[in-house]
Amino acid sequence: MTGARTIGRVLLIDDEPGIRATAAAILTREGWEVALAENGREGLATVERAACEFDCVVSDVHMPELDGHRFVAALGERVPDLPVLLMTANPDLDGAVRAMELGALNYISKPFTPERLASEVARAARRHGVARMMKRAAAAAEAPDLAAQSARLSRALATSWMAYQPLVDATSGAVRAYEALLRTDEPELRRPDVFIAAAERLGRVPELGRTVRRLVAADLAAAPRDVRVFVNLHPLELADEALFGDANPLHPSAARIVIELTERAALDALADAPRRVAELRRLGYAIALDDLGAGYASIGSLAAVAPEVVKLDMGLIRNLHLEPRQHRIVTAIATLCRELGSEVVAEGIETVEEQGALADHVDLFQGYLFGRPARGFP
Ligand code: G
Ligand code: MN
Repeated sequence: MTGARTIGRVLLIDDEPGIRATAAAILTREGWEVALAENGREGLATVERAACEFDCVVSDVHMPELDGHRFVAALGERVPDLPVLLMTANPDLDGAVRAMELGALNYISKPFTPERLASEVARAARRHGVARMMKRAAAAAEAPDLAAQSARLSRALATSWMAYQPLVDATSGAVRAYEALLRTDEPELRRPDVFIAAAERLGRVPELGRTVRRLVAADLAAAPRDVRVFVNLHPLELADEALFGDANPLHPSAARIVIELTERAALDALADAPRRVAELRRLGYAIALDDLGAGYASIGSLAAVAPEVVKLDMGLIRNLHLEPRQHRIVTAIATLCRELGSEVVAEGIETVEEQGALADHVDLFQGYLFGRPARGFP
């Protein structure tokens, strides 16, 4: 059982003691309970021995005994939906593609900043399968500090608000849309991934979704008329009748809303997910496939969902102007998506070099270069 004061459990694997110590200190400060291993073989043994589940594994690639890629393959056979974040000083594309085929994972390049590690781990831990989320929710129901956790989540929901980040036209630079991103003033749940993970653990994702829809609906009056608003939908919300019923305050504005879906897990776990996605379209919403390339939204979901919009994960975008092979792969994916009739968004653009490398290949840009998420419609 996760300790009362931790937000979850991370297994950290690296053969260098210095990296283990640094990364463990960062993650502990974030509130994670951290277990350590020196190589893949030891990591596997730790997972198998563990009395309770890990939320995420952070692993080095180059290690003696069992390297990161072979570790991912072996882990995938034992715990298929445990997310792995691979750390490497020289990311190798062949390895990345091979590892992606083996399971949901992400890369983080060394050296990393504390913020980058913290946010990648929170992201990875949040993106694991629906089955795991449900198991964790069941476990949380027996947690000794359940009342305190619930009260904190209630405060977070009561003080939540939406930040908006612009999506700009790749050619003209004009703002075409905003992505709505959930924020709260509750101090301990300020980090959005931690906030969402708390709702998952406490089985309150539908309530979180209803809060988001209420806030976005209220903000819409102040949004420029000709822009669309992208709203993230948690896969567990697909099972919430309130999303489809008349009480959904977004329905009257459905034509302006793009619902972002991620995680193939949603389609795997909910037998009637395709029917529910079709129902959203019938209500007038457009569908975006979020985070393509992060290992969570697969090429397979492109065929299954036929999204109006595809959002390329920022992990694919980062520094692609320096990596000819990565650039080739990303532009080929973007071209394929356009041929399939989807509008393509490049997410997480931070530099003019990344922008320049993609300008001819995508329709919309989103990222700090154009605007950070902020109150109102920046
Ligand atoms: O999972 P999803 O793609 O919806 O996540 C969007 C998140 O990415 C938001 O929390 C937002 O703050 C963050 N984000 C948006 N643009 C950038 C960027 O250019 N760089 C980085 N590092 N993060 C970004
Ligand atoms: Mn999104």
